[in-house]
Amino acid sequence: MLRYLTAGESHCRELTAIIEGMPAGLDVASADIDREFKRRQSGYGRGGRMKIEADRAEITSGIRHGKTLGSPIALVVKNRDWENWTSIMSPDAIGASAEKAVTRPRPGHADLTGGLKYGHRDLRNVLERSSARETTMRVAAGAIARRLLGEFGIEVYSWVTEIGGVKGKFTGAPGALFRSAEGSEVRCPDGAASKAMMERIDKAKAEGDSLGGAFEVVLTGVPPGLGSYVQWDRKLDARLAFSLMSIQAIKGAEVGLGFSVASLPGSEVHDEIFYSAKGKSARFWPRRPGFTRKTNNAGGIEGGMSNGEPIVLRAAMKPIPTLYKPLRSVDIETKKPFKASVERSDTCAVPAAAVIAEAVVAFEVASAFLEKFGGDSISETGRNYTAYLDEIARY
Ligand code: EPS
Repeated sequence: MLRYLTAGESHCRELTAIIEGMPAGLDVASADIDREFKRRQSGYGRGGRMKIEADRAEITSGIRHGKTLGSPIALVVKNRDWENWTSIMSPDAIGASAEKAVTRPRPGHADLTGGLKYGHRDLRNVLERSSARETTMRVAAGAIARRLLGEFGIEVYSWVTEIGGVKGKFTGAPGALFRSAEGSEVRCPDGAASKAMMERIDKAKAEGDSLGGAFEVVLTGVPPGLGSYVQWDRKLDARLAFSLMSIQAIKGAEVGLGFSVASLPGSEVHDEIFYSAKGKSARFWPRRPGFTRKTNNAGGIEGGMSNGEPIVLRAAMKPIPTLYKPLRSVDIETKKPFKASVERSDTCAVPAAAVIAEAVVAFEVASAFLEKFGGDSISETGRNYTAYLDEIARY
């Protein structure tokens, strides 16, 4: 079973991730991870912290001479900002400082509810872990999962579709859209919309406000049969929605047409099935059987299983809860109304959220892939996968 844990507060010494279950023999270089870190840290509208950090992965176990060993993979990212927080975030009581205590919870963040749940009077004890800083290590785990998927021709793409009400209009093949998105400061393939989105971000920043938005994640090359209909918690769409919803600030997730299915008749939703010997094209993945579709409203998942079409996911991100034009709140000590405290923050982090979503989705699909094809080594996983493709090609 492929699983991972992350640990670390936003301003502690370092962040940690441990990945368990990755087969041996997978090529992984820290550059594969650092590349994704850089993508996560970028995006128009990101805040001051991104100028402090230049996240780099320290691989402390599970990889030797550039290949996984099959043992747990531990990754560490040092927080450069730690030097400014050594007494405030000191693990030891001796020499610790109560400076920067937070008693005014920010609406929309974990502050108040986390204080109630864990009995914290200093809400910094909540916000340090609930911060989006934690997503650094989710991207690290996802970067390694992406390497596994890449070995089997599975690609992961994302692009921003909306920021603060400004929507992009674009169509095209996933790879082309991804390349356009990578050239945009807001990761939107529509150049004109990108410009309008940046202007919208500037306006929000000037007003001390923040913006959310929406993005798509698309995977190509996924074979049919990942996930299962036989048990509720094995349904791939449910697991992918879970992974998207687990990212800070995500308030909605959908697969394929998503909420649009509510207003459409079945005859306009379900993807008709055709057969042609020519259908055995290597479109998206090798040696596919002759069954083909002309539409993909299901977003590549039917009955809780990948169906061989591209997996298409969409998510909506709420505006960052820290506003420089703070909302009303109440001091948990004096119970007096206050303007919520301001923590350094981003005006918009939707481009970053799309990168984080690629990572968490890649991990979940890699986990489903290994559940089906197993293997203690990549070569064993590959033998199992090839045998399956040969089998379904004869179906
Ligand atoms: C972030 C790290 C945080 C925030 C931001 C994004 O760093 P710091 O708290 O030191 O500024 O900048 O997180 C939030 C806005 C939030 O509300 O969680 C990051 O690494 O993505």
